[in-house]
Amino acid sequence: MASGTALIYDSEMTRHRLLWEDPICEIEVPERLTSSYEQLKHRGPVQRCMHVPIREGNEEEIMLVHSSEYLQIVKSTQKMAEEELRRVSENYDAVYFHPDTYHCAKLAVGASLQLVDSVMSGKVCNGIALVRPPGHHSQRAAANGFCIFNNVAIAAEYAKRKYGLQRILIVDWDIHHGQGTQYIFEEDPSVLYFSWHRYEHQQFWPMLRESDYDAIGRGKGKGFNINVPWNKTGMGNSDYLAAFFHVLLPLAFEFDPELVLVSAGYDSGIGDPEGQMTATPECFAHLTHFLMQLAKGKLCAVLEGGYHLKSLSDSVFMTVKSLLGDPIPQLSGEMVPCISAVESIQNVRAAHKTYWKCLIQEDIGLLQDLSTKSHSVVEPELLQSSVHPTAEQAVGKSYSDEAIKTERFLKSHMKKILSPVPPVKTSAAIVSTGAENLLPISVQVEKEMDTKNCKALISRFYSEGVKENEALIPFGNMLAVLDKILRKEVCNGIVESAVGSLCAAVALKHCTDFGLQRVLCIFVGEMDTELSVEDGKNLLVNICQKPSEKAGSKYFISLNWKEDTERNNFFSAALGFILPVAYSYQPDLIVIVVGPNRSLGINGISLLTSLLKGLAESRILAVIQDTEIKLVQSVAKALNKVSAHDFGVYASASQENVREIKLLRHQLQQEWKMLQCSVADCFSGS
Ligand code: X5A
Ligand code: ZN
Repeated sequence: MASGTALIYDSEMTRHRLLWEDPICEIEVPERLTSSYEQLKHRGPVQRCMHVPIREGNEEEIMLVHSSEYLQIVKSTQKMAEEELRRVSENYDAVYFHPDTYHCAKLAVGASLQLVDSVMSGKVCNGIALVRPPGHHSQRAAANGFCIFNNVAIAAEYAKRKYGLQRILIVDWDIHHGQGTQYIFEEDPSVLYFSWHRYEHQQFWPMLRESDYDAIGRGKGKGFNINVPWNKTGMGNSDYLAAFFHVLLPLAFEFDPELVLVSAGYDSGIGDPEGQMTATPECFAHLTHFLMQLAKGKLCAVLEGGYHLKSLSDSVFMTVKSLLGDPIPQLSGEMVPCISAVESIQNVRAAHKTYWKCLIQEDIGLLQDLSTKSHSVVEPELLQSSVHPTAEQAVGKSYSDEAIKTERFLKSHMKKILSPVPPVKTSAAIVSTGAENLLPISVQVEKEMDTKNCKALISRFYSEGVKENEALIPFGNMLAVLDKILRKEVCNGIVESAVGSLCAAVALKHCTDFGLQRVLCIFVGEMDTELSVEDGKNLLVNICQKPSEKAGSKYFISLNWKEDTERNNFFSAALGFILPVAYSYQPDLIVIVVGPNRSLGINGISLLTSLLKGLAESRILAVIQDTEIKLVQSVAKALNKVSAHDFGVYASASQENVREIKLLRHQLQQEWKMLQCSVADCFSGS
């Protein structure tokens, strides 16, 4: 399978710039590209990416989406003088032309197509194209909102034609509605378009009725256009993740794309003058990580907006880090979606419920506007620091207090969240013979420990006495791997053990002794020994056929689950239940145990493992009692590989399973607030 990340950039695309005064367009500056690229150079990713040269998109490619009349108009601007350029610009909303605009716009198209070719040919697994001018507002016959040609839409059409793709997902996380992309694919069921955008009940640009949640596509394309309108500013990490957990991801996994294109605009990040939202840069690492689990990891991100230069470049950096497979920084702060976000999410789910199996089961009601509460805005810590220019500054405008605050916040924030990447990704202690030969080659295999080494290791942890040392000997392998994770010598690990529950109990105790505050334990199968969970320090989720009697508290959840043996029916539970609980808890480490009589198939377990890698900086210890080599191999791969494998054919959950999830969500949404996906949830049970 392909590996590696493509980075496509050329400073040629800085030639497009505004020649006259225009307060609306002045934020779309060439420095957006240079500062993003400089950041990638400075922080390292440039050296780790594969560099793909750009080219101009040709007329035929542009006409995959645009009319020839419009193409001729854009082409004609090459030779125009300023006066004339201004006149053409005025024909469109929020657009400027420069004599080099046509050249740059063709490069932006070509760069996007080069990226699609690199990924589809298997040269790389994923990649990002840093381009200007952006594309998602551009329509068949019109420039709009700084966009000349619709780079991502052309890339999608190109991928359909050249590679015969039948399902492409476009995720538009720019804070503006990509109405251009919506119009282009509205009637096309082969392209699933998702956009969230600042909307404020149609008061925010481009102020279109069709940006609301009820624009679901037309004709054959009904159900394949997803709009999440944000009706308040201040939306942040938890709101974005809630939209992913409860809207985008379930639908995307059901859709099962062959390629994911991201309209990667960063005006949805903190500090952006357009978006006025609060999502921090590492949020984009999480979003990217989730999308990498689709389409066997084939993901192409193409830059759209983003006007706060520091926020933009930090967020681009976080995206690339994720694409490269680095551990993902933990999100800080309480994870609670705001009521206005939940309301939007509920409405989108209701509008789409007849088109998607994962929604139809969940009788969701439409809602009219109820919310009044606005989101509290993150108060950036004030720290003395030098200040990075914003787009406003780059055009010589006065620099607002807010922007300076964000600047300072980001400077200290990035220092805080960036920890060194462990030198080894996965460590394995495998007992079953021959299994190590089937593991991904980059997994570091630990030698099975002899009794002497075991004792020596254990006495380092527990000096209480020889007696306990003896008892701990079966756990020597596990402790050796766990120790490496805790010391950050490795990122994650996998161990085989004949005594899964006991092993988990020792692991949890050891983590607490080590000083970890929150350890999440997902136990798949029957627990033969009781796991004593320390309230707050551990959260135990048991996925099993027979519910445990002890369960039912906030920190001990029993998910009664029946697997579908042929297909994977765990998608909606993993996305809509496990992830929200896990993100609400914000663990420092995750222990996944697979015990006897598991009710989850190999596909379900790998899916879970891959998704949970976004948490706890990917610090996961997998303990496997079942020595089925295929299972060990799949989990090792999920822990070790950057890109996802196949998680099996999508199956919707059974009525019984759906009922179980609903019940648990109802019981737990006050405690684990990321579970909330309807406004009634926010008020019930309290
Ligand atoms: C690509 C992009 C925004 C246009 C805003 C016009 N365009 N007010 O972010
Ligand atoms: Zn935008």
